[in-house]
Amino acid sequence: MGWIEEGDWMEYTVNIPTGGTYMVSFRVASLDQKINFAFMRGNTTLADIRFDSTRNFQHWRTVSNTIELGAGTQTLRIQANARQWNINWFELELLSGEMDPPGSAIDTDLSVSMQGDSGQWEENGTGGRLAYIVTVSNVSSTDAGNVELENTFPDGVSLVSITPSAGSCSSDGLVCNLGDVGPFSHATVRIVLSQPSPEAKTYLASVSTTTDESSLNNNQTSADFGGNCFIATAAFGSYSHEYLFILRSFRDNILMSFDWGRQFVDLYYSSSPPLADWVAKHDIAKATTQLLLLPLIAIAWLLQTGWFFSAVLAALLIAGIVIVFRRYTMAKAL
Ligand SMILES: [Ca+2]
Repeated sequence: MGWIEEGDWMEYTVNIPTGGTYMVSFRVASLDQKINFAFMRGNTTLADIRFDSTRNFQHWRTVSNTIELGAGTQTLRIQANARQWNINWFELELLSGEMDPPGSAIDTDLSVSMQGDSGQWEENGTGGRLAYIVTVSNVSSTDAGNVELENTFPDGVSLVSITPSAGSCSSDGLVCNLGDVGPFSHATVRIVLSQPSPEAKTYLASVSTTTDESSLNNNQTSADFGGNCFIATAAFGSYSHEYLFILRSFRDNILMSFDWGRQFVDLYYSSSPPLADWVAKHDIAKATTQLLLLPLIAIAWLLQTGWFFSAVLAALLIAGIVIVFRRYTMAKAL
């Protein structure tokens, strides 16, 4: 806009989404006159701009001022108080607002997960030594400040070691301060515990940050760790036997995903230790248990390997049962 004379004005209707402090900047030029105008809302002068000439009508300079604006639609006015100057553009930049505009993407989002680490469960006497990793992930593009992880251990377990990838943990391992977690990055905490009894127990972790979060539904997690196939361990003599690995992963990946499976596992852990003791002391019982377990191990392996093999095996088993049953009924009939 050129050829501006003293007393000229321009009005702009603008919608201000957020009330607060704004930096207003004007791109102006003049040949040899001082530049002077008021930036107004209604009769209120928000800024009184005075600027030296820029020595050329096309030699642009930017002049800025800080103003306060309320939210909402309003008319802003540039009122010329001097002649012979040009304006190219003006802009408003929010410096600090009263509130965030709706739908802004400034919230962060943490999520937490937990998984057994290598050597997840090592038997020692009546219980075991347990290792697992808690992973805190920032799944947003915004920094999460002062991230705190809270651990809950079941009764009776004792902490062996706790190792955060950043920050520090309390001596009892219940709270870890992980510092800031940047956008799309994560922090981990490795926890080693001594569990006094072998049955699976439930471990919990929850995470928080001083930054606002878009979702709190993913801030807690739990997992069951521990557990032992007592009878199988007794029969095969070693917890680390390859077959027992198959049975354990069958328990964790298949049985534990069904209600009846969890009930079976509970029943098994509450009733099998005395039987396991007896098996361990008798060689014939050991050999017999091994033989009895082999089909179960085979089924567990096949179930985890693929449904095709499982279907074939199930068909063979049913056929076998039918044949045995027929022979039995035929023998009875004779
Ligand atoms: Ca979250």
